[in-house]
Amino acid sequence: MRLILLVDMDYFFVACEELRNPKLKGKPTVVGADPKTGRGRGVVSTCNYEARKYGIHSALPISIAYRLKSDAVFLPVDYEYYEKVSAMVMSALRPFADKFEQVSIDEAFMDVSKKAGSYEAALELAKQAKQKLNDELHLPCSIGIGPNKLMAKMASEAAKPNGIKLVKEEEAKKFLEEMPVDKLYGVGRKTTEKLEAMGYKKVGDISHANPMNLMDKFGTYGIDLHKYANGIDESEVQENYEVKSIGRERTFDEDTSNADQIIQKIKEISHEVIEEIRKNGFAFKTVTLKIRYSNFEEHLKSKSLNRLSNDEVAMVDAALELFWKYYDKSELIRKIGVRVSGLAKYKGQKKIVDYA
Ligand code: TTP
Ligand code: MG
Ligand code: MG
Repeated sequence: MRLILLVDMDYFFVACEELRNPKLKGKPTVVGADPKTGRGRGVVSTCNYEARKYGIHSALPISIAYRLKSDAVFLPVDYEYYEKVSAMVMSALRPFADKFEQVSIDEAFMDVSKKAGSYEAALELAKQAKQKLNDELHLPCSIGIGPNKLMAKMASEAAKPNGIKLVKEEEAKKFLEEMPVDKLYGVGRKTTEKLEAMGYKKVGDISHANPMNLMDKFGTYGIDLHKYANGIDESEVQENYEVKSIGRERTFDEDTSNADQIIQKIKEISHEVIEEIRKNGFAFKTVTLKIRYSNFEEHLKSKSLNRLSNDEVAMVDAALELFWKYYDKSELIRKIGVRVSGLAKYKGQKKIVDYA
């Protein structure tokens, strides 16, 4: 039997802001684009639960958030700071797990099958982990416990805010049954529309459906959908490694703005990085291009791929895309670097690691 935890921090960016400014606690607070007294463009990154009471939520246009609660506290995104807090969260959690997989800035799967051994012990472990985050970092989180990643994730949603929810294997199907289909993990707007057009409104409708009907409409993903609706997910928790990133950089003999020359260099560096990646058996998720101009000004630009990859073409494409976005032929470049991060071990597969 597998025992999987999913820890997801509550209202993470705002919780980080409250950490360095406790006066914010209890006040509706929004992190995101500048509202510019209602005329701002861009969206809400997140907000605390006080702000959610007014209907504000992630991805909402900031102008609408402002309309809903103009006297809320509006703060800009300080991603670098949140990443530092995130790193502390992850190091606090890692020792609780046999296998640990960070999946986003505020969320990680933990396989505790060996460390816990039973649902009761897994629950105890979740309480300890939660307590630790509270005592040491003063940050709230929610934890889902289940027999696989899917159920741990679904349980964590039900645990929010600041709770722990255990769903045992034998309870999984029932737990999912009455949920609207769009609540099933991984089901987006398009899939929801298709499912509803087929007459499937609740997750239970999918679990009782003939998998062949789903396959007709969705291909092999239809089979997965049927499994998920039944609470089945065989994917393993994939250990992320401590190595944070691998990169190389090169200084030009003479500062240059010649695009051909720069592209050639990007390709060379990427080739070295990919060799290093493959030697270590890693795959990467994010490509970062570093440009240092002749005045020593430095720019870092990143692009995340949809899936883990160890493909040289994917790396070069991403790096060149970033380059063309920021290339300005009136500016001389002194140094260029390519770095990949979001690393994971890849097992067996030849090229693309098939894990979205
Ligand atoms: P989430 O874990 O989805 O949300 P949350 O932590 O803010 O709130 P919850 O208590 O419901 O878990 O996302 C983590 C962080 O990622 C969030 O704090 C801000 C960022 N984020 C965005 O920038 N845009 C988005 O649309 C979402 C969903 C999150
Ligand atoms: Mg969260
Ligand atoms: Mg999250």
